[in-house]
Formats: sequence, C-alpha cells, structure tokens
Amino acid sequence: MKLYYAADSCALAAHIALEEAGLPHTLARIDHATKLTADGDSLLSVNPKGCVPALVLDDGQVLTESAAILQYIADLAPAARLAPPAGSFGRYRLAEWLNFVSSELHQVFMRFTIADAPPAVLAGTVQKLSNRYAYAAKVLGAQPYLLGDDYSVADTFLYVTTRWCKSVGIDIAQWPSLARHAAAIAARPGVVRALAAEGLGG
Ligand SMILES: N[C@@H](CCC(=O)N[C@@H](CS)C(=O)NCC(=O)O)C(=O)O
Repeated sequence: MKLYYAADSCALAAHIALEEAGLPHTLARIDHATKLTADGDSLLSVNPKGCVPALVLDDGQVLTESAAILQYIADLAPAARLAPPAGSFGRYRLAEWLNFVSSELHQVFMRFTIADAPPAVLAGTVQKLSNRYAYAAKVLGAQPYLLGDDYSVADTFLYVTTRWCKSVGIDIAQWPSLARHAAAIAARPGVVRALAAEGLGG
C-alpha cells in the first residue's frame, strides 16, 4: 500500500496505524502548497479532494478519510488489536470517537489556516477546542484509553491533534490526564517509528 501524507498532518494517524499493524507500505510525501511529491507525483490525481491521507491499496483502489482508513487498517491486522471487532458495540464507540476527533477537533483546527481570520473568531476557536479537550480529558481521567482499558486507533488520532495544540496557544498540561495519554501514545514503538519516518520529534 502507498500512503500519501504531509508531515505532522492528520495523515500521521494512518501512518502510525500502518506501523502498528505491521503492514508493508510505502510513503509519498506531498507539499501542501503544490500538492506534489518531490518526484512530481500529484496528490490530486490520487485524491481529487486534495487532502491527505490517501491510501492506495494493492489492487489500485484509493481509500480516503482518516476514520475510514484507520478502521480499514485495523481490520486488516486483527492481531494488532487496533479496533474492537466489527459488529461489536465497542466498534460504534470507536466510530463515535473517530468522528469526534475528525469533526470536532481536527476540522476546527483548520480554521487557523484561513488567511485573515478575525482574531475574535480564532479566540472563540481556541475556547471551543479547549472545551472539547477538557471533555476528552475527563474521560481519560477515569480510564487509560478513549475506549476504556483497550488502546485503539482513536487514541492515536486524538494524539495527532494534541500535537498541534501548542501552535494555537493551547497547553495540554492543563489537563493532566490528557497529557499523560499523549505521552503514553508518543512512547509506543509504532508511533516512534512513524515520527522518525516523517522527520518529527515526539
Ligand atoms: N476529512 C478528511 C480531512 C483531511 C484533511 O483535512 N487533511 C488536511 C491535512 S491535516 C489536508 O490535506 N488539507 C489540505 C487541504 O485542505 O487543501 C480526513 O479526515 O481525512
């Protein structure tokens, strides 16, 4: 499989999942501004939506959208226990968290990429994100992972968004359970490998 990604983007979650699943893969790093790889390969020819992650499967199909890609990877490697089994109630909890991270955190961060966004809007955005991290922290104050005792791809997806907090003036140290969770995820061997492959620090 081939993962189109941009460094330290939401595609890091899919990259980590591939590492943790132990699935062979290659990486195609794109430049956000041009949507091209260093070889001139165009992301737009793979994903007309122009976003990473985009996963090219071995049969040539392309899968996009983090929540779909993460579940697909988890299902390809059940022994890695990255998601509750399909059909179990836990799987719907996973979907609940993946959608929360995708729409209530990740997409809210995207407002900071809007040129000339009014400062009041950005302040409101910080408040909205903070409220949502406070909610995740409350959950993580009672259990080690978002789904309870078991790690899942939702934990890495949340972790990936916490990496962006500092850049928008949010200090996750104000939520000790969230900071503990982020540190635990960052220490996972598959995460360390993915970060190194993207040239990132922990
Ligand atoms: N709904 C998509 C959103 C993906 C997304 O927004 N990716 C960002 C990087 S974090 C991107 O490629 N943005 C480029 C653009 O919007 O032009 C998902 O969850 O995978």
